[in-house]
Amino acid sequence: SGIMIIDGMKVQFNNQKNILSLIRDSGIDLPTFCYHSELSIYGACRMCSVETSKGEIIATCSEKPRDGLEIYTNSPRIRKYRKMILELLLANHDKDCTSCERTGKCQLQKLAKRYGLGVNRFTQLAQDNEVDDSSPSIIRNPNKCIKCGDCVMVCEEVQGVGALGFVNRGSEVIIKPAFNKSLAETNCINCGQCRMVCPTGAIIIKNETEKLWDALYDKSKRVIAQIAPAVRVALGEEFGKKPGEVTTGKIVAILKKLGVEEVFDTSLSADLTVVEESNEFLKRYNKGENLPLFTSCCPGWVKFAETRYPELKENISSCKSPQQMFGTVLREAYKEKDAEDLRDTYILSIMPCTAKKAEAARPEFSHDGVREVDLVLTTQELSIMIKEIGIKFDEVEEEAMDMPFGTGSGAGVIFGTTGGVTEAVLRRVLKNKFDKEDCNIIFNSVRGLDSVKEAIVNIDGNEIKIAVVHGLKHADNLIKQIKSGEKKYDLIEVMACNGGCVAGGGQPQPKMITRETRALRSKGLYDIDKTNQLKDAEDNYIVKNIYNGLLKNKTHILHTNH
Ligand code: HC1
Ligand code: SF4
Repeated sequence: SGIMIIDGMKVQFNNQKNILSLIRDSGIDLPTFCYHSELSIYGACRMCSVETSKGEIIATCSEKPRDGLEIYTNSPRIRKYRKMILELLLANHDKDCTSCERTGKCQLQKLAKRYGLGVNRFTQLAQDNEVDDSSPSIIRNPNKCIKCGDCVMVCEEVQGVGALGFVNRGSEVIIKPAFNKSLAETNCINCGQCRMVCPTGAIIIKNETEKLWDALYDKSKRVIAQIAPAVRVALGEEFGKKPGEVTTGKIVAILKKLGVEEVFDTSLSADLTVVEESNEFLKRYNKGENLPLFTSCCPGWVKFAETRYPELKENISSCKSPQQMFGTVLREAYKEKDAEDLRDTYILSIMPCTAKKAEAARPEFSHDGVREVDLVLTTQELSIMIKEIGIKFDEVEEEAMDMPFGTGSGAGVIFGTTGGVTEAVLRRVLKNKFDKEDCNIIFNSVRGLDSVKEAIVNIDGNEIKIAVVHGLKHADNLIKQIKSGEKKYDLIEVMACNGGCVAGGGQPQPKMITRETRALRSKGLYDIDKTNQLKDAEDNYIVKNIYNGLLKNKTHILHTNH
């Protein structure tokens, strides 16, 4: 600790990791483009620079607080310097602001306004870099990139993928995949985390809302929808609600207003996943075959494993994800109805995840040219539609989901946060084996935002070793430890995104996604679980009905062929 002098005021520092944090803690919102507290410091944008009493200009993100150091955050030199940085960025930026998806939320636009620079004052330099729309999930427009490097770092440091990098040097530097590849030709897992940290409109979600409008206007189609767990605790953020505020009933009502005929809950198919996956696990465990079993519900993780660790193929659960299980079940359920009223059922998913778009498009999830899920829209795209048609979110009266597929258990709901799938499986496997308190102790060990969580469960004299990991970089490290023999597990839950689906790349984009946002959204799901009478997947009578009816002798359709 020590004392620094900021703009003539004495300020004490304790644990602040850099001067920038100290300045912000002292009540001044110093701007940056490239500083994310969860990523390593790159110091590219220089917006956080201040002047010292010795006349030096220093980037505060990359300097530690020093006792006695005196700085000015708004000296004449600094104000000029900051404006110059912005002017250069603006001169190199495609200023198609009116139609840009990030307009109003773009950090460059906000700072241009804050520092009194009109975005259109500057001569446009040539902006002729090719827009990359090859990915099924995101669009990358290099002409809107300010080279802050946030996407490069999140892809490398959090996801361990490294699909994006810096090409060329100095003023020529641009961010793109190596070897001039398009994103689709790289090992990109479609997670959208790069979009989540992009301060401008350089990386956005591939907007497919027109496809839904087309389906809704098409009289030959019956549009029905499933809503993923994590959507309900984040959509409200686009309409002024706090992260974690539960808006399930409003989402149902809004989808109905749009023309969706029936709305169902992906938590129900998550319940089916619990049954299928725990059966699969117990079978493998008893035979000692293909362990550890890795979960398969996260498509970012599945693609990562396929490209990086193809030898793990047999270790990944054969269960389809809840999204695809639901598509499968709904196709069965609506077969006769479609034939009767000469309409095709069009299955829409509302997901917190950009990779779910890619999952639904995988060839194994199409049968005779019909996809199990026709269209995946992210939480963010749903918010775009709501704003377009002018629905007043606050005034929407909540509605219940439709029967029979609108009832999920609490176990199915918590799938949307890291540790949720594991807890859901354990609720089933441990039932009647432990008392409530012991169960709670075990469940607590897989809750929370620690990057790797472990639990050892002793059932009938057998020790089951479990790991829960999120953020693929951590998964990658864990796999390396398993391969070297340093660690051994029987069951491993992997979610690509840090925090699980609640922090998926399709969710509303806060100014900066933080641990607090993740924790609040996650708490929202546990709150829903608390008030749900159905705790365990098998408490769900709809699950029983499905097994005794639609899926009788057909449960194999809930699995992929691998
Ligand atoms: Fe998820 Fe899942 S929890 S993957 O995070 O298993 O997207 O919410 O829908 O499929 O249920 C996402 C969330 C979601 C699936 C379930
Ligand atoms: Fe990297 Fe994910 Fe972005 Fe692909 S979508 S470039 S994997 S961060």
